[in-house]
Amino acid sequence: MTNRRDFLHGAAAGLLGAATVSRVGAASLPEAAIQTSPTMQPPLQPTSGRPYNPVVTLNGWTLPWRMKNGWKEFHLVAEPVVREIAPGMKANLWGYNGQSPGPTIECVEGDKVRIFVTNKLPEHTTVHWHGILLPNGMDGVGGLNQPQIKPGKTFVYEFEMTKSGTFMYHPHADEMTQMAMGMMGFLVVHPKNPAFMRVDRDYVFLINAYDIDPGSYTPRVNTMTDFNLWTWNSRAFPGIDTLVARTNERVRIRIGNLTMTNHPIHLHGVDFEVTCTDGGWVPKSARWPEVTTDVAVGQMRAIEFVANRPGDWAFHCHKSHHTMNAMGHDVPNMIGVDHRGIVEKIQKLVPDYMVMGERGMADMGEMEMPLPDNTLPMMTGMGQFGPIEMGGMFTTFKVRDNQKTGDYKDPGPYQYPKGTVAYEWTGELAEPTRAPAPAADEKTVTVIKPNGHSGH
Ligand SMILES: [Cu+2]
Repeated sequence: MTNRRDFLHGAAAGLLGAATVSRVGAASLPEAAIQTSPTMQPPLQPTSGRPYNPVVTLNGWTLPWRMKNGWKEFHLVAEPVVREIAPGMKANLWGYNGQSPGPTIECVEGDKVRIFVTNKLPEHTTVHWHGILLPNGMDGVGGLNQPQIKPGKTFVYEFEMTKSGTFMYHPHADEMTQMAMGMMGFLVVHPKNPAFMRVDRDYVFLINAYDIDPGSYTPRVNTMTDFNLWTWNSRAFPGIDTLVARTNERVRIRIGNLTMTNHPIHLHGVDFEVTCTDGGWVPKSARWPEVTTDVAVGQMRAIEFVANRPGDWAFHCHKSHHTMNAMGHDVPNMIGVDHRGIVEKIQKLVPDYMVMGERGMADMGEMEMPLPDNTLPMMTGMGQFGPIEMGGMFTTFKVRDNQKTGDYKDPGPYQYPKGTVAYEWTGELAEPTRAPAPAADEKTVTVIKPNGHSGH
């Protein structure tokens, strides 16, 4: 225990040893570590049990365990947490062990796992091990498979990990509320043979969504479709960690979707293949190359590729309103509307009135608009060439020739080799050929303009 704790303190800033549950002896329960930092922690190298190649959780961490008489023991604590969504915005969520999502659980095919779940929420909960094939009484559906875990109580789940793959965990008790509040986590079962499906970097994250009014801190829990914060591991751009790779490394990104809608996940700069789904590994003959893969509700997908093009590549959901932060709704399309003279008149009545979007919405990315406390700009982030104009489910994947093996630090903006960036044409401009304007047909487009009020 001492060695493991020392290792953790050294490797993971912000990881604290917490007191074990009161009234239960420390000897009988594994330590419930808590995480105080929302930034990506280095991979947790296994120091006991079967060997494996650990994953890295975007803006997250892996739950430490202990081996006891051949069982791998974990301790999850369901509890209210404060999660930083991005610098400048915090949310009152529910999660596990200090953060939402909860820590990633990693184990190995064939492991016997014992997971203690302590409920520090104000209401009952359960944990469902999404996708794991296990005895029915361990499946975690409250009422159906077990009594719910009352506040203050600790339950024990015991099962064997019979197959490797990509899984999740979440409550199956007051599910809509508890998931809307951020209760979920990633679960990876590594293959028994560490050489099977080996990659150089293995990233994981969950897709989640919240409905938090600008200026407030707590999600609405009865929202069914109108979520306004689209997040990866409860983080929104520019708060989502950068993914990095050294040129020609093989990279896997595992994604699980616990929102109420599908997300077409798109990575620039590579062709990838889906190599693992919620049901297991995809045989080579059944894979095809693509650049966007849809992750439907309740699904997991692992994509794999060789990162062979250096640069700063965009990585995002392709639903464009999912790459906007709150305030993305209810803004009318003003493109082409001439506001001259009108604004001044409205401002006499509404002093703070501003015009948005008469030339498109790009101005929003540059504007320093006054925002309510605790919210994020709708389109934000600065790149080396200007505003990135994104929010929500957007981050970058950075490939560098000199990124060190095992180094997950953001290397900064890409240094473009001379002559490789799109540039402005400064030569002669010929008048472009245009489609001819359609001839107006007097009979069908007769416009009757009002003059006077006689017809009203
Ligand atoms: Cu999406």
